[in-house]
Amino acid sequence: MEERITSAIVRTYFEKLQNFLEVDLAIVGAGPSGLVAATALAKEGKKVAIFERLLAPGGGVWGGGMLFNEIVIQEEALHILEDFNISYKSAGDGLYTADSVEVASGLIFGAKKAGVMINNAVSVEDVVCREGRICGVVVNWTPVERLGMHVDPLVVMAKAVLDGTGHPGEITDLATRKAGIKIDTPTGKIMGEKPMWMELGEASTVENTKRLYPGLYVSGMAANNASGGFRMGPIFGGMFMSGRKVARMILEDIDG
Ligand code: 48F
Repeated sequence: MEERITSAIVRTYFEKLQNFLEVDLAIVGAGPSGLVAATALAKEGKKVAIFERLLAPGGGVWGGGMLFNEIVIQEEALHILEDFNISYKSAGDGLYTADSVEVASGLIFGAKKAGVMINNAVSVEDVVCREGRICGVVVNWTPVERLGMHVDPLVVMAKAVLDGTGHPGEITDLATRKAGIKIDTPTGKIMGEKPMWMELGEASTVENTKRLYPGLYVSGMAANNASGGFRMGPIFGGMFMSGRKVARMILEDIDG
């Protein structure tokens, strides 16, 4: 029995992995913007892999506002929740609330069912940049990263890489620092996130969602970090709309 269980896991895991070593889109970070983008691209038949540092995908959704496990969504983004079959309640004035556990698990389940490979407990530690294009991610197990073990990573090649790493914008930071690329921001560099301003933050999240460099796209709070947008706390419509917007842009670029 024991060896059959081990064998079943090893066989199915490596079949799954083998199929995702070259992908259309590699997403770094399974937060709300990354999960929405992944699902939209996978529904278009694209091969999408997400790499999430933590054991649980979902990013900043789980904790609601200050661990009160409800989030707020504005009316214009409700259709995205509906597409994931996630329920919500009216809070008046065009605002709605949803249970953050239902939102996180609903987005993860939706992405999986659309065919996305979610690699949890895997960190992206570098990018591949060749001939003026970001074309892959360098990955390692999070425990290896955390323990500082001297273990070489592996590489997944991708037609497009999405930085969905939230506030730190880690992939854009890596790409600008290590590959020395100039990105599509007013300064050509990372401009840094501005302080809390909910209304402007929601709008700037969508506005700043873009292609920063050939092969490199940015969504969610990483987009605000790159282009100097405001933070906004536990209102999430902008994150969902950012995911949808970047998916449309990537699809157009991949399909030419
Ligand atoms: O921060 P996060 O939820 O991304 P987001 O889509 O959404 C932001 C909101 O949650 C919230 C907000 C809403 O108003 O402001 O902050 O921008 O999720 C980012 C995910 O990326 C993972 C990280 O663990 C988190 O789950 N991550 C960050 N760096 C890496 C990474 C990395 N180098 N490799 C893998 N995963």
